[in-house]
Amino acid sequence: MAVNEKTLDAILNEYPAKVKRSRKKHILIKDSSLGRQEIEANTRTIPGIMTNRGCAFAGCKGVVLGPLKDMVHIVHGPIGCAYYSWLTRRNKAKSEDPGKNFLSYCVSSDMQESDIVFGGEKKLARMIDEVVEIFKPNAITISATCPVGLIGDDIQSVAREAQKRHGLNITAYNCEGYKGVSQSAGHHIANNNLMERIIGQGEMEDPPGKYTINMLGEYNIGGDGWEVERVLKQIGYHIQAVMTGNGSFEDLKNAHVAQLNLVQCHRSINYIATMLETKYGTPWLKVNFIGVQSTIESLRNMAQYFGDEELIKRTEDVIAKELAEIDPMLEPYKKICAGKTAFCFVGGSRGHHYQGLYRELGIETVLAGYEFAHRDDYEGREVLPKIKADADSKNIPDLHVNPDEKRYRLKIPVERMEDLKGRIPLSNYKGMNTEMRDGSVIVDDLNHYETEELIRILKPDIFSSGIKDKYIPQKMGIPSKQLHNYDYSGPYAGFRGAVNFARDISMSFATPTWNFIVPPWKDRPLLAGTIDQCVNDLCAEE
Ligand code: CFM
Repeated sequence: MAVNEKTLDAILNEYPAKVKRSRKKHILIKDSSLGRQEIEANTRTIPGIMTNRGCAFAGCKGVVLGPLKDMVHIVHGPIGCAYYSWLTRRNKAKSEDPGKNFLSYCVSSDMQESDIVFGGEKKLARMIDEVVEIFKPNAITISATCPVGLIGDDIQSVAREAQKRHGLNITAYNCEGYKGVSQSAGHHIANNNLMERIIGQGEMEDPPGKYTINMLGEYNIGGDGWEVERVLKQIGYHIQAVMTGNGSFEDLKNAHVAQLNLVQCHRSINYIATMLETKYGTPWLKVNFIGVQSTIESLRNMAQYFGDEELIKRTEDVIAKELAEIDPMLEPYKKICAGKTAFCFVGGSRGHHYQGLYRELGIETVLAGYEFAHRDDYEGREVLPKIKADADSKNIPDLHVNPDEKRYRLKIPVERMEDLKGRIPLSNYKGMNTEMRDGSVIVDDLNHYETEELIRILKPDIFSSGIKDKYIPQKMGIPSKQLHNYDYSGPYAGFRGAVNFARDISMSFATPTWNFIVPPWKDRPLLAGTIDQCVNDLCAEE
């Protein structure tokens, strides 16, 4: 059964009228005859609705800063925020110097009640001294949690003073959880500071390799970045910096020398990508290394950008070699997966990126969406001028950069750039919606209630989302695959990653466990709650 406007209305009718009006704008049924369909996104979740979203602190410290391995990331606040953002995302890292990988540590100022009352600045300053003494990191970040903003600790001045004391790059991030409507605000805060205070601080002037690139928005979840690197290195690319999976302060500060920036996750890092273009003249290319065909297309687009015959040939050779390895491995899984359907709801990129991989395995995505992405991630960057800034988005200022007097260089002639833009997604992202099939459902900030209702109607064979909603579908008898941290598996990117994904998904379908679970709608009527009249008039007594 498909979702049509009538069934959608029936779902939304359970909401109070105002909530219905709001949620209606966040849900679309794809209809290409209507042209670009507008969707509302990046607005506040309505209180009472059970969302999967995180907070600004999660987006800043957890997502963008956290994976940088040679820096100590201090969480200034009570211990919970630090503890629960401690490597659960599975952003892996290996360091050539084992003494310079601090990701396995949970470093927090552990604010107590007295710090909340009397202020936590002195404790933070002492803590930085201790961190320098014990770990000797290459740099330090300080991320603020909610109470820090509420009590007004000036973490910027603590960082400035400590930087003077230790002669070390120490940056502070006012990414209090409440700073935005979701973790997306935290991405922006981290992007601004990294650009202003770290990228470009290095001494390098020239690219160290013939084809030097940065990889932006790749966080090495389950080792994804390593698989992509393996392929890129075979072709002959030199990767200067990865932002930020398995990344480092040392690489990041020289990121300005790259000739091309790849953007995997547009949502979390498009700010840095565009600023690098303005400041250093480095174009960015939207890539997608999830799925075999998307990987091949991304590799070919990269080769086209450099336009070097030898590179184009090597790209084709590597593609052929990799395909010869994985095609026979994928075959048996394709048989298991053929004809199935999926929900693909992830944070800000993967709701789009995994659809191609599903398609290759014979699985159709019938519903997709993002927790916190913006309209451009759905509708494409062409809508950017039309997006009205609201009070929440204005809360995080755009950082304006200018061309660097010494280092700005056009990487390719203007004419060639224009020609390439017509052929490859250079400094552009077309969004998820264009690639979805007519009749499929697109939902922004999908919530618990809508998840249950839409599963009941569409009955997908697999549900892909995160830990917060993982067990609802499983209790309904539907296998669930986490696409945030991959449920302890991965990598899923690139060629070999596609095989891992196909294997894991096939195992989910093939396990006999599902024979023991009866979905609730099959043997039970739905319970509906009512509010009884207050017969004893107890309320009036209060
Ligand atoms: Fe980008 Fe990400 Fe994602 Fe994201 Fe995230 Fe993530 Fe994600 Mo979880 S940076 S937007 S804030 S691709 S942690 S690695 S999986 S919600 S879709």
